[in-house]
Amino acid sequence: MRIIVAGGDGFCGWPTALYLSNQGHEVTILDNLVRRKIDDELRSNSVTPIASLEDRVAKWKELTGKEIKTFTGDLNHYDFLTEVFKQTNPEAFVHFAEQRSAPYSMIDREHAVFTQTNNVMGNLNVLYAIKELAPDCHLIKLGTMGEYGTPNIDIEEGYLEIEHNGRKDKLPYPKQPGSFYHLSKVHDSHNIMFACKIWGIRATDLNQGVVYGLHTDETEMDPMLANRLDYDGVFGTALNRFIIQAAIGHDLTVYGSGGQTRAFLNIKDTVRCIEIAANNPADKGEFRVFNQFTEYFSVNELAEKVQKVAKEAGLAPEIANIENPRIEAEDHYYHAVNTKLRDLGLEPHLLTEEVLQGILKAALENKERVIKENVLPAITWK
Ligand code: NAD
Ligand code: USQ
Repeated sequence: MRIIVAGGDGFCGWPTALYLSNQGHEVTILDNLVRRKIDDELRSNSVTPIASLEDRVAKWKELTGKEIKTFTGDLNHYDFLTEVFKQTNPEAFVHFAEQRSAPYSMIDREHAVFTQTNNVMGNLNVLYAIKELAPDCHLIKLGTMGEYGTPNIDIEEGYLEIEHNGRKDKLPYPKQPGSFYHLSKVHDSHNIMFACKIWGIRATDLNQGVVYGLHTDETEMDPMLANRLDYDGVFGTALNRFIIQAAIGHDLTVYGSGGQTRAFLNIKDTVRCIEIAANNPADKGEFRVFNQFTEYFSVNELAEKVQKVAKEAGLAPEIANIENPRIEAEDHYYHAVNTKLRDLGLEPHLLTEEVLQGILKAALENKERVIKENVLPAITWK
């Protein structure tokens, strides 16, 4: 299959591009490298050293003989985007290319506007490019479990059957996101649903949970193929962040009381979920939603798991309940359905001690690279 991976230089996109290429697909990466520029803006870095995109794909070709084409440019430059469509004629468009940090979107007006402009307009351009240049192309769009928020009822996969005043309907599940970033994903979902309805586009919205880990079979083939691993208070995500904190002897930063529960999955399952979606495309005009996660945990549970594995490795991290910089429920009901990807063949990599040890090993090997001042959260929602 001819597949464009937009955001293919990022944390999820790079291993996905390699995995799909290894499965024999003709993969093209589109990325404007803004994530690397944001590292400079924040004076931060990936714990793992990452090669340039050019060097990454050259090493991949050298090792496997497989070519991944790259286009460096922005989804918001429509002439560029249409040129990529004309040159590749994609059958699937995997869309990772958004600003994905909730704290980054909450820095100030400028960052909120950048996040929503970059994400919502970029996605709208992709919808138009599909309509105009590749109407059969399957859009595989990365959404987020955070679109739903933490309602006091079970979270379904995209839609909810409702009975109201004696009448029934199946409606989009109500969304209560917790940041301007998460809101951008809700706006995307609405735009995609509408485009499917009016133009007959086929789309799968993957409401992905928090991704942990960094290695896949492909990224481990050579240090030049290493994936990025974020730890700072802006782009670091809960589990990966705790492991890196343990590696450098920092307290594990549980925000507030730590009862916040979120859905999680291993990066190895992210790449497989994309393959499953690509191999089983949505019908023309169908707007399909899959909840892409394998397990859920409270932040406290994660910190305790990391603390246990770290202690076994001779480290002694303390769990510190620091003031929550976000406005979010810390004690709430959480139950979300995730059967659709499983029904299509996903076999989850669950969060075992061995998995935690693997991430800890990568963190320990590179711990000298951690910029300690960036570890504590500095951005608040207030
Ligand atoms: P990332 O920041 O590491 O990668 C995103 C990539 O997209 C970067 O390489 C960036 O340069 C590129 N990009 C951003 N805006 C672009 C634009 N306008 N044009 C071209 N390229 C652009 O993020 P990630 O962690 O790999 O996340 C990928 C996607 O998955 C995002 O949409 C994110 O919202 C979603 N997601 C991530 C997680 C997670 O835990 N990492 C969880 C759920 C959903
Ligand atoms: N948290 C802590 N301590 C930390 C970091 C986070 O307690 O040091 C808590 C947060 O308060 C929050 C939870 O952990 O309650 C998750 O935070 P996170 O930073 O791991 O994840 P989030 O901001 O939700 O964003 C990440 C990705 C985003 C993706 C989302 C999936 O950055 O791209 O959309 O996970 S989800 O959470 O399902 O919406």
